[in-house]
This record gives sequence, structure tokens and C-alpha cells, in this order.
Amino acid sequence: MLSIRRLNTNDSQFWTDLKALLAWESVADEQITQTVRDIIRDVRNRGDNALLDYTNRFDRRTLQNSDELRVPDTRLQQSLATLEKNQRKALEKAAERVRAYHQRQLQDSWHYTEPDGTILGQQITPLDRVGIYVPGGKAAYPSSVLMNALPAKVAGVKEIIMVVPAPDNILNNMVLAAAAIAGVDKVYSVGGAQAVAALAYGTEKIAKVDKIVGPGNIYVATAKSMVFGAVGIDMIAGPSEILVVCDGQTDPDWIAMDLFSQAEHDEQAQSILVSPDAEFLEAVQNSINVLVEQMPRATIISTSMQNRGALIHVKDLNEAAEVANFIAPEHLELSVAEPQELVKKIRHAGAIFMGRYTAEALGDYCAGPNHVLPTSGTARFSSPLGVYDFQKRSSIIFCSEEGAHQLGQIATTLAQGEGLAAHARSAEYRILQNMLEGKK
Ligand code: HSO
Ligand code: ZN
Repeated sequence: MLSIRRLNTNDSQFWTDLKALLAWESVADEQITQTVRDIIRDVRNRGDNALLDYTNRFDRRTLQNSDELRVPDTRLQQSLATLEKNQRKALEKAAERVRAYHQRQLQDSWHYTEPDGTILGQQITPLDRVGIYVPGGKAAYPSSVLMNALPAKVAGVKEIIMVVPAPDNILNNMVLAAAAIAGVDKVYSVGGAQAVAALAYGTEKIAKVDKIVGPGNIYVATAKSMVFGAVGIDMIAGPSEILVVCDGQTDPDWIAMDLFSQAEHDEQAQSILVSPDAEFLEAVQNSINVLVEQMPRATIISTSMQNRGALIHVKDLNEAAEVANFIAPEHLELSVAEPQELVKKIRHAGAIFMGRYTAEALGDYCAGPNHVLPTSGTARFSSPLGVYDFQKRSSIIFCSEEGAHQLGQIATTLAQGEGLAAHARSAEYRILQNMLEGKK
């Protein structure tokens, strides 16, 4: 029996209870912070030698030479060649769809010309070099390799470097194959805070990158937040979440399995169902009880559903939308008859899955949009990972002679107001020259 917490918006305690249920903070353990700080300092000081030491120690390896940290390109190609045919096809098809979707996100440079010939604009450039962190062990997801690497590739990033730990010398073949398909340029079998430090500051063998993306454990997350500033980072992702809004007309088994699909990620994951139909909530509860028995990850599912799951009874779909906006979930399924209507009321969600057929899992793998999404309510102010995370903008200003004359008068007045004489003079030179030209 896996009895899920029930909440009802009728209850005067509802919003307080909901807030308590959503509360999640990564515990910034003092010990971990200190360990990570030491590792970063050591990698900065001793470069590859430090990297080699930590890798041998933490991943139980016996490397002698830092050259061995590189996973040869031939190994990537071999992983791809030996992959089961239908797995390879699925990866390639997924990559193709993710690429096509992200192509639409490409931003173009633009400019406009003012009547006096002054030109103003914005020039878009891709980042030069990006590092992608891929976890080893149980959370080694080939799909995440595609989701992190392809937007960078589409943006035109010149070099993509991937790091992935190889505990006990074991690398995940499908992860390597995904890297080959995505066009990752170099792979190193290092992980943890030491890998983040190497990417952020560079070592003899690993080139310094401009931005580090990709999920990782608490050591990786702590390291990423510490190197932020020296390099860019994507986001510090919390546990996976799904919120399903259902009108009560979808097969309860489908909904139960959609809830499981995020619950099985880890014990901290959060799966919530909202419906105006009390009988339907009961039916889903029954499906949960039956289906959980069939799940290989039943223990993880039970733990996360018990700790952080909920079945919420609302008055109507309007109220369901209100609850959804309050939660600002990473994934939101609108399993209702008219999702196009309901979606108009949704303001905060990482990704919205419309209608009864759109299982969230399809988005995780192959629909096209990115599966790296804002978690823990951060969808209130942030967006899915995309091409724009790998492009940056430079402002362009070109002043014609006449433009410099006009703007110079405004600038010099403001500069004098700020007491900055060089600014004022620098602008005035252009005014003066202009006037002399005019008097000739
Ligand atoms: N649902 C995860 C992504 C993922 N699912 C990878 C399966 N593999 C992001 O929240
Ligand atoms: Zn998933």
C-alpha cells in the first residue's frame, strides 16, 4: 500500500500545507563546502596531477599518466558502432528532433540606422568553449548528453568538452554514443568537484571553458556555484517534479504512471496530481497501489511519493491553474479535454504537456524541447536550457559625424553633472571638430 497525502483547497490550512510540501533546499553542508573548496584549490595549484590523484582515489582507478584521462575519439566511435541498432536509431532520431526544435531558438544579430547615419545594433556570438558535466553511475542519462550538447552545437559553440566520471573504470556506452551523435569534441573521464575545477580554471591537458552546464551530485553542484563568476553556469537543478492537472477523464493508470515517471528519478522527486474529481483521485490512488508493485524502482517511487507526493482536490480547473501557478512546476501535464483553453491560464511552468496523449516522458527523450528545466519554483523567473544560453550579445554603436555632434552635447552635459571631465572632453572633441568642419 502506497497511500498518498490528500489535500483539498476547501481546507483553510490548504495553502500553508502546500507550501510546506513544496519546501526543498539543498542542504549546504559545511563539511562538503570545505571539501569542495580544498579540491578546487588543489586542482588550480597542481593541475593534472591533482586531477589524477582525485580520480584514482574517488573513482577507484589506477591511472599513471594524465593522458589517460582523455577518452579517445576512437572509443566514442566504437561505442556508437557497437550500440544495439534500435538504440542507435532512437538516439539519432531524438537528436534530429532536438536539433530541429532548437534551430528555431537561434537569435540573429540586428541593427537599425538613424536619419543622421548613426547605426545601433546587437551582435550575437556563440560562446567559444563549453564544458558539459555528465554524471556517472545511476544517473548517467544519454538523453541528457543530447539535451545539453545540442543547443550548444546549434548555437555554434566552437568546442564542446564533456566530462564524465568512470567509477571502477566503467563508462556508459550509450552516454559515449550520445556524445558522438551530438558532436561533442573531447571527452575526459573525470568527475566530481575536481572535474568542475579543471573546466573552470583549465589544467595542462584540459582547456578552460567559458561555461559549465549539466547536472551532478551535491559536490558537483557546490563546485559549480563556487566557480560561478570565473565561468558561467547553467543552473543548480533541484529534484525532478511533475504536476498533473486532470479533469478526471483520462485512464487513471496513465496518470499513475506519469506520476511514477518522475518519482522514479530519486527519493526527493515530487509528483502531484490535481483534479476537481474526487472519485478520480481515488481511482488514481488505486492504480498507484497496483502498479507500484510492478516497478523495478518501487522503493524509490514509494519513498518520493510518500514524502513529497500529493493528490489535491480542487473546485474546478480554474482553481487547478491557480495551484499550478503557485507551484510553478518543472513539468506540467494538462490532461484535460481542452488543453488549449487551460494553457492560457498558466503562467509559471518549465514545460507544459498538452492533452491526454502527451506523456511527460516523451518530452524527456524525443519530442524536441529541452528536458533541462527550471525546478523548485524557479520557473517563476527562469526558462528551459536553450540555444540562447550558449549565445551572447554585444552592443554595436556607430556614430556618424553628425551623430557624434548631437550625442556629444547630451553626453558632455551629463558627464559634467557627474564630475567626469575626461568623459566630457572626449565627447566635446567630436562636437568641436564638427563645428570647425561646418565653418570652412
Ligand atoms: N525528467 C528528467 C530528465 C530525464 N528523464 C532524463 C529521463 N532521463 C528532467 O527532469
Ligand atoms: Zn525524467
